[in-house]
Amino acid sequence: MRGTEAFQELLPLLKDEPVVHANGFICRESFTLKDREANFYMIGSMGLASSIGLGVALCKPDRKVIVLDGDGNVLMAMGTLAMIAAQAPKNLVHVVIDNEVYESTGSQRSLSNRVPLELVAKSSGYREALRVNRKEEIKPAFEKLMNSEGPSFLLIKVEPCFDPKTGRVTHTPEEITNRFMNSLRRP
Ligand SMILES: Cc1ncc(C[n+]2csc(CCOP(=O)(O)OP(=O)(O)O)c2C)c(N)n1
Ligand SMILES: [Mg+2]
Repeated sequence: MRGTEAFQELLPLLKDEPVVHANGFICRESFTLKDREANFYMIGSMGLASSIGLGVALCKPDRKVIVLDGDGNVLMAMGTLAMIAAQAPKNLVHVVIDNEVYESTGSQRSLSNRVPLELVAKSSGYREALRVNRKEEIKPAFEKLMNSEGPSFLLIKVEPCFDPKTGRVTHTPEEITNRFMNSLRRP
């Protein structure tokens, strides 16, 4: 499955959940396919979507919070997996688009072909961690995790072929923050 296909499967499953996006193509794909007020796009700071998502999940325990991450981002902030496991927010679902490269910066190889990130999450203490390889598996796996207690982890293996013509997020960081905060205030 191509990276874009993973987004095409995943995004229609979202309702009003806050979704914190990792930088690069993860933001750009989501923004291009379906921009939402409840999307937080982390522009620039690699590795930090999971920390921000953890903070949101702890502050909003009654809402399911989703982190949409990349393999390179997870590898950069691997300690955050331990932090999430230790804090154990029941409402956090951590989804990783794993293309085994840093595609946003020229497809340099990451380590995720040799380090199974879902096993790292599970052994860190995530309640549930799943790996899917086919797009038909995304919906049942995501719905299972959305309907059970977290923290949970969904690794989606994709081929590295995002379209370089995919647009960039046009909102300013201030706009992204303000509308995301507004969406969090709504019940
Ligand atoms: C601290 C830091 N280092 C490097 C970068 C440059 N950078 C932006 S996105 C990215 C790749 C992210 O890789 P991954 O999470 O696997 O997502 P992909 O691009 O494959 O979708 C890199 C290296 C950055 N923004 N910040
Ligand atoms: Mg990647």
